[in-house]
Amino acid sequence: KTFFKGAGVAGLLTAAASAASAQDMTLRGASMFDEDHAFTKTMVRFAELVDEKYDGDVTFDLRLNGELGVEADYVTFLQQGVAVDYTIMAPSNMATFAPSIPLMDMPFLFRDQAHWEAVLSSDVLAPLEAELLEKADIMVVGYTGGGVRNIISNAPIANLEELNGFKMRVMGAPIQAQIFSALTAAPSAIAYNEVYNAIQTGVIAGFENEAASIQNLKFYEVAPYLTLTRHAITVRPIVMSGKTFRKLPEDLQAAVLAAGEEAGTFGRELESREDAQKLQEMADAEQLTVLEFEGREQLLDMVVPVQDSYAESLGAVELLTAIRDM
Ligand code: MAV
Repeated sequence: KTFFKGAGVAGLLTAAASAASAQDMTLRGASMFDEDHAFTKTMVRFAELVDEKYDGDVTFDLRLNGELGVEADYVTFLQQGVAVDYTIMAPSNMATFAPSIPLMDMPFLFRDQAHWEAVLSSDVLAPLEAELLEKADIMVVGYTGGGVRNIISNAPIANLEELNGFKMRVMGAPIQAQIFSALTAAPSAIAYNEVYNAIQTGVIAGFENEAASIQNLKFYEVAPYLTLTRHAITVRPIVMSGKTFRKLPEDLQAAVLAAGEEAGTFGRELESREDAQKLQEMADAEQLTVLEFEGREQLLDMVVPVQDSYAESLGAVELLTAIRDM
């Protein structure tokens, strides 16, 4: 597997390369995927919208296919203001810098798509954004996402008994491992670009992900069973390094903020619409066997205490209640 090259990073770092400066207004973006993925399309749309809204010259340099690494790398680049100026990122990949940010993508947070959309079109997540800016110097300029995350594995998992002891990869935020431990699985945090090989070599038996990414990176080749746990509807902030943003002229800053919001709406509609379609494509092509999970409601009861104590440890009980009550 060669889709994660990561080769471009060293050169960019030595090129004194926080991209934006007054003379050369180039904004560099990063995607782990090719041009067919909803994240890439959303970042392309973001660039078009900034261009439309801004009178001056600005160039976008979007690097695809994991050329600049994976999200866990991007977050460090954004925080330091080097190599990457903007991207789309799972909150759970930003946990090291802002421990409360993974609350917005913890499993079983949203009842359904209407709930998810209501939360994302409100300003209820503003306190988490403020913490991200303060602690990581990363700005949320919009929200995309909308894929449904399910379990994908090298052998069928159709009920709690089969989930018991399931060696699975989770994202780096501790809350992710806590939730899947509460479901009696055996989670470990593994870098996204190591997941394919880890399944292939039997280090893990599977992981959890959404259709767009499963299809784009061909994870079905090593994990051909997908179980509809529907444990998360993704929340994916479109983010920009604060260090980059502050260097932009004011009218470009305004264009970035407006474009981020609009690109988010575009991306949410796109990924939500394509999600079921992509799952069906993989099933039709016999790349995936899709299974229901017996007794999904039981899972909810098992994770709520974990969500509660996480929120409590962050002093975010009110916030979690506000999200649940929407
Ligand atoms: C999917 O590719 C995306 O949701 C991406 O944002 C995550 O980082 C990735 O999964 C992951 O599981 O790490």
